[in-house]
Amino acid sequence: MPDLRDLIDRFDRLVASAHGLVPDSALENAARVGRRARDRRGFLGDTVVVALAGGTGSGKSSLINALAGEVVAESGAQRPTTFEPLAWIPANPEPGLVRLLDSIGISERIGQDRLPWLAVIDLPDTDSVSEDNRATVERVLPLVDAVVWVVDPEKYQDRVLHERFLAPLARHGDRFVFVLNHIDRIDAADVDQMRLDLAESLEADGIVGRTILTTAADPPLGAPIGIEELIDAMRSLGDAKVVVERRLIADLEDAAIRLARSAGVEDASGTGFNSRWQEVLTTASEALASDLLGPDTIGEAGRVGSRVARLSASIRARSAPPSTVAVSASPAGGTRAAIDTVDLMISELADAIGSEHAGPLREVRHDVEPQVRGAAVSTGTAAEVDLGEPPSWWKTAGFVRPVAAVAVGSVCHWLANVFELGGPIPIVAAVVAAVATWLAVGAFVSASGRNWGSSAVLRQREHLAGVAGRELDRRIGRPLRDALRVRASVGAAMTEFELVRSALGADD
Ligand SMILES: Nc1nc2c(ncn2[C@@H]2O[C@H](COP(=O)(O)OP(=O)(O)OP(=O)(O)O)[C@@H](O)[C@H]2O)c(=O)[nH]1
Ligand SMILES: [Mg+2]
Repeated sequence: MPDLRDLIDRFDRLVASAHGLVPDSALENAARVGRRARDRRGFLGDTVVVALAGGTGSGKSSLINALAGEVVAESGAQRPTTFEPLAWIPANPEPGLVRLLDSIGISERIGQDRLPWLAVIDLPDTDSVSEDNRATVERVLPLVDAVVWVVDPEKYQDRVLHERFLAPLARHGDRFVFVLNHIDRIDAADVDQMRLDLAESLEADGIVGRTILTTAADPPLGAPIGIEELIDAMRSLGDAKVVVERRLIADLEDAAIRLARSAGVEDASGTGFNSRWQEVLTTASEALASDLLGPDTIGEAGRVGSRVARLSASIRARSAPPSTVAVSASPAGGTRAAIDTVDLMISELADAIGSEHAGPLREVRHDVEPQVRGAAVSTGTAAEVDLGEPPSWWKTAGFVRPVAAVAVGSVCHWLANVFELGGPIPIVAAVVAAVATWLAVGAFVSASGRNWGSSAVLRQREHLAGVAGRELDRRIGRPLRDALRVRASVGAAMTEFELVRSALGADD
């Protein structure tokens, strides 16, 4: 089942595929939507996942203990207490949650049934000057639903916290929750002022309008304070996350459609170029080949073939019959037809992808006429077509012909006598039958010769069409494919995006 992360991956691929095809500003706008989605996607499951961050001793571990209602995380006066981050997670965690903890390297996991929709990650403190700790927060941020910043009355204005953490991470501010802990140690009257002060400092950091809760996670006397409010705040994060995810999907979809449009891809259907080009190539190369061989060559070859056959069958023949036919190449309408066919196809293609994207196609189109003529020249043709060896049975037919005529005539004469036809009938029947047989064999040989001659030219035409087709493909097909290739990859990337989008199924 794909998730938002897959959709963002597809989106990034779409952006990459449009490189060079859309203005840089359009590309940058789309890339920004992708980056924002990546930054804000949060945890991609049903569990609400929050990370606790804050200075050492602010009470992060104590907050987990208060949520758990028992001591599950080590808390103490010794600073820092927590060295290895731990996670307090549902006893039956979603696979995605386990993968998340694996990926950020949190091996200490405590299962809980108390709040089965909630997972809390206790991060290392933010006091250590080490850049690593900020890197950890930054790495975890896009993967969790919220970061709960835990501060105490002494250090809520701490410079390190504001300058090194909050201000640089302000763009993630809408997923921050603030907890002012240890409030049992200050006068109730000061709590509100402290919240105001904190809100003001946050505003200076660029973080506005965030929830600031007040708690006492581990007061020396009595029960923890403000924990129910904290739980409520986290529960509403869960509701908000569905809304956020839908909004991100809608943003990505809008940006994908805008980008594809500006790349000239209305939808993922593509242009069907390959099959259309194959048709055009066949028509154009056949038209060229028939021009190259001349319009009359087939007829002439038939006549020559018929003569060769008759000569071969003639027992009086002394000289070898001719076996070639002259090519009467006089380029007629074929080359023009080839040029028009290719030109029409390119203009249809240009219409299909929209005139503002058809620049590269127009360049190829300008060149069509010289390229088609060039293909004709490169294909070339000989001055004559070799008809090949005449079939040997024609000679046999030459001997068989008189024998057959005499035999058929004799049979007819005999039959006339058998039926007692009197007078000149037997002799007339014999002569008529003999002459008819003679003519029939001659006509048969002649027709077969005509067929032999024209087939040789047709074979030659097929060969020329093949050569012309390769030439046309090299001279026109290749630049066309180059002009369309980038666009086709945007189409493919858009299809992939749309597939994942519809699998996610969250319609707004
Ligand atoms: N009075 C009071 N003490 C608290 C409160 N919360 C925590 N403490 C105490 O403060 C000390 C530090 O608390 P921890 O929960 O260990 O703090 P932490 O943020 O986990 O500290 P590190 O693990 O070092 O980052 C402990 O001795 C807690 O008992 C509180 O709300 N009120
Ligand atoms: Mg701790």
